[in-house]
Amino acid sequence: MKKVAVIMGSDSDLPVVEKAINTLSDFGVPYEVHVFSAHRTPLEARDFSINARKNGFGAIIAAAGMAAHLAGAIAANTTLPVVGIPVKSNNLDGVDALLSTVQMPSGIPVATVAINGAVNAALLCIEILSVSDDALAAKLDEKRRNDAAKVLEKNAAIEEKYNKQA
Ligand code: RP5
Repeated sequence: MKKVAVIMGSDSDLPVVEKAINTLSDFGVPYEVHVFSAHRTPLEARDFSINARKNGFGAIIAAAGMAAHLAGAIAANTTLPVVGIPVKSNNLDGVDALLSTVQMPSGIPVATVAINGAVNAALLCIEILSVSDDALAAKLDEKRRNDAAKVLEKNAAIEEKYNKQA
């Protein structure tokens, strides 16, 4: 199976990024985790991206806060799918990172998830890998069924509590 690269701009992003790592782990998807910054370590970020396909990666998650150009900088150097996680920081509630990540000019796509949307970033990468992996697709189906069952259970409890007056 291809690996997923999980890259964050700073180790201060780890509390958010950990949710993506845990999700990949739950699905048994192989991954590597790195701290590469588009502005502090641009050469390392570039080298990793240029070599990612030949090093066995199938998708890349890039998480960054503030002027979050990491995902775009990585996408500039690979044609692998790049999923950007805008990380919330103190001053602008993550809207700065959201806009920096989502507003990529035409030709260099970054699939951007919600602010701090690390679980969805991992799920999107798993869905990408599942296109050529039936076992992974089956695990995704199973998770959807389990998630739906939990919601139906909560719905039953709410209906039981509030819909008895008639
Ligand atoms: C970005 O700047 C990082 O992704 C992080 O979200 C933010 C702040 O980094 P630190 O100053 O905490 O290292 O590059």
